[in-house]
Amino acid sequence: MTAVIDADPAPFALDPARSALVVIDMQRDFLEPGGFGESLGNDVSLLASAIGPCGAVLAGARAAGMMVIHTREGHRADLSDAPPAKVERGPPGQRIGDPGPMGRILIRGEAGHDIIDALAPLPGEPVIDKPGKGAFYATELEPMLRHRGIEALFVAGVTTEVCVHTTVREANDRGFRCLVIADACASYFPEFHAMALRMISAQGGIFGWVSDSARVAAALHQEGKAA
Ligand code: TIU
Repeated sequence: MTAVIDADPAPFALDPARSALVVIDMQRDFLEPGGFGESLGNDVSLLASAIGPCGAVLAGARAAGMMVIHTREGHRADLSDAPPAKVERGPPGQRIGDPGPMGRILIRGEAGHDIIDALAPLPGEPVIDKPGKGAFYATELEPMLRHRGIEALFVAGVTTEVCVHTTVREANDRGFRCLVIADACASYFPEFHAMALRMISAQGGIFGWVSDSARVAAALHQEGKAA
């Protein structure tokens, strides 16, 4: 059973049973005012465009019976897993671990750390808590995928050039094929978003493939009808 998704630089073929959707860091801390993203000087409203497309690919992946995994970036309350080089970013008083309107910034268990309500994980969908940008670094993601025989990843979330890109690079080196869903990703810098996507599909797909939520939904819908 193979679906084919129209993508750049070439069509992306997959077996839904061996594919997973990974939704990266769609957390209040990045998407809502008063969190980590805003503390770094960003306009968080720029990420809102990814919410609808993420919802659409989540629905398509669930209907196709694909594995769905969510990630959250954040740290232990005692900051023991947070490197000083990361904590020392942004203005003092608004750094990782400092108090904010949604609780302590980028700390696990705080309101700001959780995934936005619109994209809440369903029961049974793993949520990976990651201390770094990449979803593979210091997490259970790789064995989780290997145990299920997953070889292809759909990647969505924020931000395109930071956590999405790092995760795709990590996945590429580990032998996973990645399809990045362009409109289901977003950046505080639209030009970085565009260039990050080009970097993935350039050179014959040096890091992976790039498509969009409409093309993914169309292919998964066909797959659902054929199954
Ligand atoms: N700052 C920024 O663009 N991103 C992050 O810090 N983390 C993620 O991308 N999730």
